Amino acid sequence: MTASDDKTPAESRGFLARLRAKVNRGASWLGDLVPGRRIDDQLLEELETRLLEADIGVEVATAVLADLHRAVARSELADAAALQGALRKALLAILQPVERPLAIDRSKKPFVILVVGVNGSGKTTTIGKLASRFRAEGLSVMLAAGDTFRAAAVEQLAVWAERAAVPMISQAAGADPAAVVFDALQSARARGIDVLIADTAGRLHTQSHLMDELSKVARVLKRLDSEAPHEVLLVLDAGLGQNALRQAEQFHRAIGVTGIVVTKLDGTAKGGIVIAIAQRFGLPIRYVGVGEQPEDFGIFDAGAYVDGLLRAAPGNPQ
Ligand SMILES: Nc1nc2c(ncn2[C@@H]2O[C@H](COP(=O)(O)OP(=O)(O)O)[C@@H](O)[C@H]2O)c(=O)[nH]1
Ligand SMILES: [Mg+2]
Repeated sequence: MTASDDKTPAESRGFLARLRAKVNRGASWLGDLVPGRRIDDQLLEELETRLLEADIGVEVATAVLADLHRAVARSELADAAALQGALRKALLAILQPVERPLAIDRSKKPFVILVVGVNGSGKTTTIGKLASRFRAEGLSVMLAAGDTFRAAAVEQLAVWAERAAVPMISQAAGADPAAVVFDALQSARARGIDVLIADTAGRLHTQSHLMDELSKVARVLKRLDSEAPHEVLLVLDAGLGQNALRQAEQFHRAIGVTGIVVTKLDGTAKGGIVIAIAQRFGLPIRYVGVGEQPEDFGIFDAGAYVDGLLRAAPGNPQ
């Protein structure tokens, strides 16, 4: 059984194809570098440059290249296909340990997911997609409009709530997000809801303000349920490249991230950032986004992702 076989929804096969097709754009194409070439130091150097351009990170690129150099020295890599295979294997070794889908523990009622990340990373969109997904799996869902900093944020979440036909708890703009989320948890409990997903602000007056606010939200939840939030989902925009690592570090230090969503893997040449994130933090990568449509969002699959990364650019023979 392959990793993707146990993701039963029919859409997931479609999503894997989309993931393969959309990961990695622009100058960092890896697939078109190797075919037909002699494997020598120059080729390996070019490969390293491409990996770095894809924002895979210096640490990973150096380690992967050292592996490949050793294999070449042992004459194990006779041709381009063997080199591609070795590269694929090295990348999968980093990614497979973080390919850990989110499992909703049905004994937690509700299972509370706190969604965090900077403005524009794709939090609200992710929440909307998750709400529909969980509903399709037969779970009841409630949303909490914890981004009270911007008036438009509540409206945006309301649109997603309506689309997924799930209730949403909100207060007026400027309200204390901890109070909104506390109310929502009480209400979700009273209504026997399975999953509560809380949106949060991505920017306040200062970064430390934001981190304080998020820790307060988590603290207040614990007053009702000492294990809540059961998942702290950090949403990262792949297009940020290495900056995504800094964000992950800050959020992880402030509130303890338990899972990662990487959005916007479409339209970026920095798709390798997923590997840098995996290597640096070892945190589960739960979902990835490759576009704005609902079908452009799905469970992270290391194999499909690496296929996408290593695939030749359109028009280049593989
Ligand atoms: N191309 C692309 N756009 C995305 C993806 N995910 C979210 N977006 C867009 O990014 C923008 C910001 O998303 P939003 O959910 O409002 O971010 P938030 O500020 O973190 O809540 C919106 O226009 C989304 O449609 C993705 O995977 N690919
Ligand atoms: Mg938002």
